[in-house]
Amino acid sequence: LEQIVKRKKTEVLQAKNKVSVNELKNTESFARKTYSLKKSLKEKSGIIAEFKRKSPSKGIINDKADVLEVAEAYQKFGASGISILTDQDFFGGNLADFSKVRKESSIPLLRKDFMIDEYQFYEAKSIGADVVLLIAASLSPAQVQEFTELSHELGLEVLLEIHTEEELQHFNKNIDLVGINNRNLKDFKVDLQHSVNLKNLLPKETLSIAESGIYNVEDFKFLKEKGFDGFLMGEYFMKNENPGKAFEE
Ligand code: IGP
Repeated sequence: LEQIVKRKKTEVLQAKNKVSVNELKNTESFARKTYSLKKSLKEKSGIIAEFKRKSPSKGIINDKADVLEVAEAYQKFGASGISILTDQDFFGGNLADFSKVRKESSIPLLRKDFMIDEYQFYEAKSIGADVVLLIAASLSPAQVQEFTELSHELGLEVLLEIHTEEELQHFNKNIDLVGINNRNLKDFKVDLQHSVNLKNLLPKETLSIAESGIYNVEDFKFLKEKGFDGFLMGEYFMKNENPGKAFEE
C-alpha cells in the first residue's frame, strides 16, 4: 500500500501539470447531476460490480474483456452500481475506461483508485464519477473529513473503506457508505467473519458494503443475512471470459 501511495503522489503531480483544476471544472461531466449509490443499493440487487483487469494479489485476471460491453451487461442484469479501477500501474485501469462507461450508462459509477490529493476529486467529477473511495489505511482521519467535505461540495458520495477496528476512528457521520474489506491488504487473506464482527461495531443506521473475496452465492447470502447493504464484487465476474454473463447467472 505504501508503495502504491508513493507512486500515486508522482502520478498526481504529473496529472496536475498536464491538466489544471480549472480545466477539469470546464469539462462537460463536471456540471452533471450525479446518481446516488445509496439510493440505488436499496432499489436494485445491492451488488456493485467491478471492472478490474489485474491486481497485485492475483496478477492478470482478465485483459481481454471490453469495458463497455461488461459495464452494459452489469447494468442490464441489475447491478446497483459499477466500480471501475482507474489505477494503471497496479490494476491496469485508466481514466478513459471510466469516461467511456459514463457516456453509455445511467447508474452510479464508483471511481476506484487511491485518493490522496484534492486534485483527484476534481478529476473524478470530470470523468463522470458518482462515488469515490477513501481508504482509511492510507489516510488520516482529518484527511478523510476534508476529502468528504470536498466530495460533497462536488456532489459525490463517499465510500470509506476500513479493515480493522482502529480504522473505525476514520469514520465520521458525514460519510455516506462504509465498506469493510474482507481482504487484508497486507497479506491478502480473506475473512468474512472478521468483516461481520467489524460491521457490528458501526452505528446501526450506517449503510455498509462488504468488499472483496465474495466468490460464490453462499458467501453473498451469508453477508446479506448478516445485514450488509451492498456487495462489492470483482474477481468473481472478471475471471470469466464474459464477466457480464457471469453476473447474469
Ligand atoms: C473487489 P474481489 O475480490 O471481488 O475482486 O474484490 C474489490 O473489493 C477489490 O478490488 C478492492 C480494491 C480495494 C481494489 C477492495 N478495496 C482498494 C483496489 C483498492
